Amino acid sequence: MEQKDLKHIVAQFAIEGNVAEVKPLGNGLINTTYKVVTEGSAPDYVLQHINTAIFPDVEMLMGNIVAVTGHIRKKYEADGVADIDRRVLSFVPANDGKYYYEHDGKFWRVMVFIPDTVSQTAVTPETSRIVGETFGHFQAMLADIPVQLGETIKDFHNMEFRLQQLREAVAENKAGRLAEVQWLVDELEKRAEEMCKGERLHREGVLPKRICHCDTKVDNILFDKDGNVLCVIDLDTVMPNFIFSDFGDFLRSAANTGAEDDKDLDNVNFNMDIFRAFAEGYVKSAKCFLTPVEIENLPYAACLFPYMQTVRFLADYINGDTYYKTQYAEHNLVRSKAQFKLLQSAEAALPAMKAFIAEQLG
Ligand code: GN1
Ligand code: MG
Repeated sequence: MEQKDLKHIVAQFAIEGNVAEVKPLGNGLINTTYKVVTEGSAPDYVLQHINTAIFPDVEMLMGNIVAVTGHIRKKYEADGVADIDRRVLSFVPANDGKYYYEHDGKFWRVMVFIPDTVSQTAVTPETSRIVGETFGHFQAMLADIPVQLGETIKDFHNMEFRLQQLREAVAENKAGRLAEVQWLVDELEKRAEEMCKGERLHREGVLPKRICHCDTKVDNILFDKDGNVLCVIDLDTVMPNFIFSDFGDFLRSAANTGAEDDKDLDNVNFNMDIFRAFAEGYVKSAKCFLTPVEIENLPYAACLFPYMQTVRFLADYINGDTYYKTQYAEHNLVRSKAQFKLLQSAEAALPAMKAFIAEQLG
């Protein structure tokens, strides 16, 4: 987009200072991001185009984000935390008071740029412990948020819904691929009841939904130059879910010794060193609000996400690859098998996981 247009959009927001330049920032896969450089001592800003193909309800999306960042800010103010502007994102309203601006059918938002930060991407026991502690703390701060947030992606981690999608795919067998994967469908069906435990416990009133981040990974944390955690970013998927979402989905990617789509299943195993480091950090900061049912089911969460991802990849394979981008014809099948191997390895580690969690509480 041209400078002139970008500057026109920025001008619709209540920012301080004069804009010198708007230039591309980062390499996010979902939203398009720019840095707004201002003259003099005014802060710089981040301008983002929101991807409405993935997040269609911008009003809900920004309502969630403003509620979450506002709640965290209030807590920090009450606790006298230093440098609050570096510890929580601040979104800037448009001149009409809304936290987004629509221009030619596209939706934009602006937040304050936090200078002198560092990102990390390496998954090690050390960074995994930090991720556990940071996201446990993030959930803890939001455990008493007084407003009801919306689901920015409906039924995103609803296991019953994901199984229903698989069953529909099986019933339709659109791409004629069912026969070769029937064995895997059977393996998944064998576990279906156990894996829908979360939804069941919720209906029974013993498992709450809480505000989760739902994209728990080390690159969604900003660090300062000395390696201290500053804040959690990428808040689009923040929504009510079982706390299992943040716990299980991190481990699904981080505690896999192989690749998500590894063709060599011998590479794929559940890494207990990563589990232990992450779980230790998470339980330390989250045990102040977690219920016994939630804590007891953390090892279940570590199995749930490889299971859910197997279900999703396999349903897409059976449907003829309509959701996930694929690089070759069998890609979704290869992914399904790799996630299933990870599930089996996590299942084998269940006793060790349970023992470790019990130790953390002792
Ligand atoms: C999708 O594209 P990516 O990696 O951000 C998917 C996640 C899956 C993941 C599996 C909106 O995320 O739920 O776990 O692929 N996101 C959506 O690789 O469906
Ligand atoms: Mg991703």
